[in-house]
Amino acid sequence: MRKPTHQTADRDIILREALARIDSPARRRFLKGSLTLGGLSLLTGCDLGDSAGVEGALRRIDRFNDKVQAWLFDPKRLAPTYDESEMTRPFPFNAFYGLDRVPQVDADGFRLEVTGLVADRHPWSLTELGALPQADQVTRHICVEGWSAIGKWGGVPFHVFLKRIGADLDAKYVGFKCADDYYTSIDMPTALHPQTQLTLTYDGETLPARYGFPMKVRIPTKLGYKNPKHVQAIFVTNTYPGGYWEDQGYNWFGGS
Ligand SMILES: Nc1nc2c(c(=O)[nH]1)N[C@H]1C(S)=C(S)[C@@H](COP(=O)(O)O)O[C@H]1N2
Ligand SMILES: [Mo]
Repeated sequence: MRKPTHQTADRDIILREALARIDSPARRRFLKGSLTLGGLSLLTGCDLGDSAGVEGALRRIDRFNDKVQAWLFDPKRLAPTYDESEMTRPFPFNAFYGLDRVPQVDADGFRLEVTGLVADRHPWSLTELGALPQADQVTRHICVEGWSAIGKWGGVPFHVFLKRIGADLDAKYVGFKCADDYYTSIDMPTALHPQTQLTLTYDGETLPARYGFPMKVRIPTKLGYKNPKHVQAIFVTNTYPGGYWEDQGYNWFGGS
C-alpha cells in the first residue's frame, strides 16, 4: 500500500479549496465525483499547481458544459405538463431575501423596457402586454436548493413577444433585469421554446407580488434560478450577460 506523499496531500487540498470557493452544492458534488486534480490537468492540458489555476480550469469546464447542454437541448422537446389537481399548494416562495423584502411594483407606472438587438424599442405597459395572445400551462418548477413544485402560469408565449418586437432571432442571448437587482440570461433557442412564457398570472389570478408581480419569465426547461421574477427590462444581445447566481458559480445553461 502506498502512503500519500506530501505532494498529493497538497494537491487534494488545492482541489478541495477551489471547489469550495466556486461551486454550487449540486455542481460541487458532480465535479467531486468525477474529477481528480490529475484528471483536471489532463482535461485542460494545464499544470495546476495553485488554487487560482485550478479555479480557472474548473470554470473552463463549466463553460464547456454550457456548450454541451446547448448542443443537447432539443428546441422542440416539451417539459412535462400536469393536471391542475396536481398543483402544489401553497406554492413555495424563494428569493435571495425574505418575504418581507419582496419588491412592490406600481402597476400603472410599470413599463417593460426592451433594448438591444430589437427593431421596436418602445416600452410596454401591462395593458399592452395583456392585449397580446395569452396561454396557460401547468408545469414543474425545480430549484437547485432541493425542492420542486407544480404551478399554473399564464401569459404571452415569449416567441410571440420576441417576434412582435422584431428581435434579432439569430442573436445569442436574451437578458433580464429585475426590480430587486436580480438578473439572468438565456440562450436564444430556449427563448424561442414554445413553453417559454412572459408570465402575467399565477393560478388564473394576477401574478402575486411574492411570485414576481408584475411580470416574470417562466421557463419550464430551465432550473428555478433561470426564471426571473419582477422583470423590468429585457435585452437581446451577443455579449454574454451572466446572471445573479451564475456569476457566483451556478452553471449558466441551467437546464432542468
Ligand atoms: N427577481 C428574482 N427572481 C428570482 C429569484 C430572485 O431572488 N429574484 N430567485 C430565483 C430562484 S432561485 C427561484 S427557486 C425562483 C422562486 O420562485 P417562486 O418564489 O415563485 O417560487 O425564483 C427565481 N427568480
Ligand atoms: Mo432556486
